[in-house]
Amino acid sequence: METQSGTLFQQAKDLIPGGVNSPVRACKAVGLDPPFIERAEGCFLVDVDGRRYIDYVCSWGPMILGHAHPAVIRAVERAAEKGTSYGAPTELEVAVADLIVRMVPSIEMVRMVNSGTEAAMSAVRLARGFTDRPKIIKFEGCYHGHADSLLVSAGSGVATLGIPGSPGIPEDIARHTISLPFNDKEAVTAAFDRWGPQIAAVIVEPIPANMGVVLPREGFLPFLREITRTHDALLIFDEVITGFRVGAGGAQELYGILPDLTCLGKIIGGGLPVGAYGGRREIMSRMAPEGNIYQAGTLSGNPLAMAAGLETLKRLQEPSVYDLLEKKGQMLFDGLRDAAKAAGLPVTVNAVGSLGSLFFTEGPVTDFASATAAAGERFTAFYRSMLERGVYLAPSPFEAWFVSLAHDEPEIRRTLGCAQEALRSMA
Ligand code: KE4
Repeated sequence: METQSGTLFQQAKDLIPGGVNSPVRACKAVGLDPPFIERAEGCFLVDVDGRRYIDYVCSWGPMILGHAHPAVIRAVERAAEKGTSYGAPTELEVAVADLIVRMVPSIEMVRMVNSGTEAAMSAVRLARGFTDRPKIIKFEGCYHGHADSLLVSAGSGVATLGIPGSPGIPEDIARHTISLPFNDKEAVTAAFDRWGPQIAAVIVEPIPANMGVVLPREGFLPFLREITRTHDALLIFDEVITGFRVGAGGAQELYGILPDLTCLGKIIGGGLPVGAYGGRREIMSRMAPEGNIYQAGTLSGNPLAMAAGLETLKRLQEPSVYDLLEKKGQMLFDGLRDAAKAAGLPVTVNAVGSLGSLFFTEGPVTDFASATAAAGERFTAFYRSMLERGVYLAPSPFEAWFVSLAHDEPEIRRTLGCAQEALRSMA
């Protein structure tokens, strides 16, 4: 039966590459046409055919309060009534910057941009300018947006130079990016032994969530802090997902590590386009117009995005918020483990608080190689089965489940019931 989503998707594919404005939304990995969403509220999405879903994508992380939170909507409405963009400094930007500086342990100064990509791209440029060094280290399976230097896949083995992860990225840009296995101290040591004086920074998702969720091994993050300090390189935490997600101070507070620079995004915009990068004053003050390293943006610090972000961050300062998110996450992720066990299926669930993912493999899943070893066809069967039952997951095994404050016990129990049925049907 032709659906409104199907009709829209046909139209969209004629006008927009793949019919979507961001590739993962096309649901190619699971071989389905995507539902087109008409509205959202709390933990629910409603598609253009009136189908209602419990949403665990949460716009890929931003909607930690739940969709259409009344206070956020009111804040955006109030801001919009005064105009949508001035291209001039506003009090709202000062308020957001002040909150970020107060909440994120390592940030003394912060610059707003319009996406996580811009945040990571700018942080890398700043690190290269500050150290006057060309090379960066990233980790396989970690995603930092689509800037040329960061869309680089690993060469084989360790301490090898990156190869372009996409057409259009010149070799002589990719060769300055060294891509290593996550959680592999030896590989990082070998890279510094070989390229040390040329390495400007290590950029890492402290809890990677773009190969599915993978946890840092005990001591790995302190090791990165130590080895970068030893070699006068900078440590950049990409907390676009983990920032304000795994705690008010992000992963850096959870693990007690002070990176030199931090990338933020998603939650700080409350669903509107925002990114940010920040860190030590000595480093950040090198950015124009105070310093001579350039980055700019017409809509950076946009008043509507700042209004949504400020309202969201204010609510995340309430003391019980993260205990509540922890409890909701625990109920969901422990429940998924139990359901897989009951169905006799080999499943690994990695989770921190309200962020987690499920791999169809015995595990453990500790890096990109073990994440990709998980059974893709089982993921597809599970995804389809959950969608049919009204549970909306990320259409890729290399993404995460996000729980919001709006996911209450009935919805989590219903999700677990659907998972039990789906997993039993796959056993
Ligand atoms: P954006 O440019 O998409 O705002 O942020 C890029 C980015 C940077 N760093 C991390 C750790 C990220 O996860 C992201 C973007 N995340 C993906 C989902 N895993 C966005 C979804 C999409 O690409 O449509």
